[in-house]
Amino acid sequence: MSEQPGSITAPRRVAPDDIHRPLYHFTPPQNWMNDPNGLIFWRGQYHLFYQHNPDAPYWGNMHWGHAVSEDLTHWRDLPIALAPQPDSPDSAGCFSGCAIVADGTPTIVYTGTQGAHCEIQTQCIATAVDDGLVKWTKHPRNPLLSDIPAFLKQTRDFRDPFVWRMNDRWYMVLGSHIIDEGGVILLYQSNDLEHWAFKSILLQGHQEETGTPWECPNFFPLGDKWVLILSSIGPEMRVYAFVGTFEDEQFHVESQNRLNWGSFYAPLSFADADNRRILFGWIVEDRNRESQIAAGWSGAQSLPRELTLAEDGRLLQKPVIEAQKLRGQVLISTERGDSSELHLQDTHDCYEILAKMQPRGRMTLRLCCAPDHSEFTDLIVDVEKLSAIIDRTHSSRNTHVDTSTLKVDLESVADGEITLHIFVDRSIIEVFINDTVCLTSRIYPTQSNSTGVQLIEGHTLIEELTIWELQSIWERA
Ligand code: DQQ
Repeated sequence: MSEQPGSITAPRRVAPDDIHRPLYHFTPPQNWMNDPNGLIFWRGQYHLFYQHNPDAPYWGNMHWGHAVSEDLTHWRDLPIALAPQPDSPDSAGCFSGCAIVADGTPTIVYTGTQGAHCEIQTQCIATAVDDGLVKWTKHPRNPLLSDIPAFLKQTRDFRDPFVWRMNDRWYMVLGSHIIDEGGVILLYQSNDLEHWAFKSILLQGHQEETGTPWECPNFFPLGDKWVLILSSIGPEMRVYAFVGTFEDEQFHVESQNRLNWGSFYAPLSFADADNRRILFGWIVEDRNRESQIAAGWSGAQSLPRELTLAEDGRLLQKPVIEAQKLRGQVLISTERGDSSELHLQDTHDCYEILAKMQPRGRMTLRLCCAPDHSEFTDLIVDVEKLSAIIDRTHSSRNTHVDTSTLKVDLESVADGEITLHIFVDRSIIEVFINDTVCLTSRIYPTQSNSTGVQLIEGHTLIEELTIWELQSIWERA
């Protein structure tokens, strides 16, 4: 029997013997979580909704889980916000969407699905009943948008509304694709959130280049530009960011990049009370289904990131300043010349590394390393070859986890310093290089003492390096 809205799920327990469960990245209380949904700051609180299967640690039967925070760092679980309702437009699942404030009322716009394979996808609305955003009422005339443009030549992929207000009107983008061509983002307009008119294709891709179908669009102004972020599911899960201008309802792309590399998908952003653009993404598991079932949970949210634009138009991503609240004791702090001492072998499974490097040569930082080096993960930054690598060949002795190597190209970094910002949270590694290239990786060491950090190459490149122990956001059981 499925959980219904308002039902209290079993209280969260952080089992001390689960060495892979992140302690400061948000994970579901139990069972499955994927995309962040409906992010909103309301009445002094940050609300994180998320795609959730309350019945099992694998995808299916999509509900909206809910958690709340005062500081973007520590979260409190709330009851399920949206659940599929039999004989309704969301009978097969409440898929992803956003939250806006319409006439003073927080409002969710989401995709309701029907059919054995969730193949009927329509756009629906729910409004908040209380200021805590705990209870929601679905609109009696749902679905509010079900006509699928014929030029798509398919009727199965039409989802993930992202809505904003501009020039006294509502606008919405949806993810989809045109058969045999590629992904598309569709632009709609409405005066009342109930009647939607198709305006144009905001962006179209070639499937050989940017995959298909496209999902989870975000479209928002940043500085003097507009940014479109989208996720492309096949042939591999990728997230793209396009920066350009938006005039006369036309998006003119000026640059295109991967937003993130590795196990990261379906991000969602929102503007908070200070108009900061904050983004969360789903950190995907990289171990087999049986391991996820045995663990009893699946999926994590990235650290929230603040997005800004550099003067040259590059999209910058930094962990929000609030993440510094997680810092505990300084484990190591080195200045130029003494980084050869960098060899930490202790039982810290949650830490942050901030390092500044000279812009030449190659550096290998060994993370999550067992005392006998039987397990370790290497982060290699090669400033001459302009590459960053996460080598997981020896990350885990478990054969049911992905140990492939992630290699990404760096932009030219000839001038200035390289800043590496690394977050290790048991089975998660998030890396920010110069706030522009972001890598997310999953590792599943089998030994509880695979926690060491060692600089094994490139001592002379490190100008400064600090490692902080990071604290759990949950009470340990
Ligand atoms: N996840 C949701 C969809 C979305 C996909 C279903 C992206 O709405 O397109 O769980 O991960």
